[in-house]
Amino acid sequence: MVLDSFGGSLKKIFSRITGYSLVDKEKVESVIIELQRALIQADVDVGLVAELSERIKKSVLHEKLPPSMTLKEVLVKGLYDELVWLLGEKPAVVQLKGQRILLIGLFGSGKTTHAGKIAKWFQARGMQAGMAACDTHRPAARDQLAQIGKKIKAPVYADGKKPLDIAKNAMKKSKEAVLIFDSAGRDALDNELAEELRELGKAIKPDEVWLVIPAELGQDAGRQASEFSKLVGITGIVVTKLDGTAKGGAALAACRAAGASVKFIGKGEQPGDIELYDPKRFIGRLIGYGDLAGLMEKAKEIGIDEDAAKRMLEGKFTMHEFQEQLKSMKGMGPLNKVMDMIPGASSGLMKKLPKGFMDIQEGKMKKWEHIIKSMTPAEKEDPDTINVSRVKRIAAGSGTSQQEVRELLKSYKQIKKVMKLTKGGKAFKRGPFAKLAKQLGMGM
Ligand SMILES: Nc1nc2c(ncn2[C@@H]2O[C@H](COP(=O)(O)OP(=O)(O)O)[C@@H](O)[C@H]2O)c(=O)[nH]1
Ligand SMILES: [Mg+2]
Repeated sequence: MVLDSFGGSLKKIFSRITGYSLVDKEKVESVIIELQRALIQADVDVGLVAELSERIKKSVLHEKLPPSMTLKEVLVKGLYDELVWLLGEKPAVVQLKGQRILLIGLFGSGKTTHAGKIAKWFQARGMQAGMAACDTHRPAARDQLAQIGKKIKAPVYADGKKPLDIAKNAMKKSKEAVLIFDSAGRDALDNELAEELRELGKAIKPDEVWLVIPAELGQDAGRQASEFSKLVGITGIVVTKLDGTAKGGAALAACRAAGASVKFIGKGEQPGDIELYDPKRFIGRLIGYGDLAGLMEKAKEIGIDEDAAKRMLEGKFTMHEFQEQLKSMKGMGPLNKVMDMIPGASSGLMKKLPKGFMDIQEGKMKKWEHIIKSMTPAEKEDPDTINVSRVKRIAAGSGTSQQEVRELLKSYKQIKKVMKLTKGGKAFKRGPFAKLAKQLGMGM
């Protein structure tokens, strides 16, 4: 992620604090000044930075120290809490059956791409999603959506000449639990666009109208959110392209300051590159202790038991963990996301994974699961003990070929190597944020 300038200076601030043997009022003030500088450099609105500083001062200096906490700990926690405050709240995205979501925004903001990502997000939660191609402005827009639909296996409705007709036809035909409407953009929010979107809104009566904003706008995202909000009404925001800018924090803060709730963040061009917005996770990643809370949550969501998640963070990776990963990939395809959250799992390491591993076919995954089931408990714990004759037996027992068993073992080994290199658990346990994480209930 290109959040380095913002993330980098935050990290520095946090590790400086950890290095202090004693924190006094003066140190708190100098930390706040440093933080202000970092935020303004990252394009966060000056007014917001001032407000944030006041809040930190208040919570750190003006309140009585809780028993058993030092000023240093209070400062770290205060900074963290207020940074999370700056970025708003985690949204509740309703998984309502029969809901309609209208995506609006300027040219190139990522509407069409994110229609697909959001559809996939719902699919992963057991809800079928369809998409309506209501952008008739750009000749290629419908094709673009049709291609995305093919990729994620979601129906795309495009019958009709005008956006209104297409929307109406889509509503008639769609039987999916969620129907997402892609709309046309413009270079700016002019009267023509506002009118088109209002009409579209009247016909669709959407449950949600989400404004799609690219993160590189930085603090200007707030202005755009207010503008759209006034003219057409929105219920939330999707901030896109967080992978390409250091201004993401500023954009998120600005949306929140404009009173708009960020629902999703997008960080890549692939259908899986989307996340429900979670400021805690965002800040956690920025300051660099990886995303334990997120990993734990994901673990629960996909039914990995917490033990397995913890073992993984500690760098343990037996066939059991591998099996959990395969299970999770089936539903949500998140192995790369899970890796994303492990401290130190850099993209360089990811490149060492077997080619195409992140998008293994469903069919192959099923086979792999069968193969693992055919192993003995001891073999699962230590797959290195599997010899040629066992490969034969396992292949026979699982109805696969020896070639497939060997391929699975090879993939497992490569991943294990990567896991070892990341040393996730160790970095975290000794890291400067171990204490903080403990206080936040993320400790282990
Ligand atoms: N890196 C990156 N590129 C994105 C993201 N979202 C969209 N894009 C790219 O931005 C361009 C415009 O996206 P598109 O969905 O067509 O925007 P629209 O005009 O609002 O429909 C395309 O090339 C997308 O691949 C993202 O989150 N990250
Ligand atoms: Mg488009």
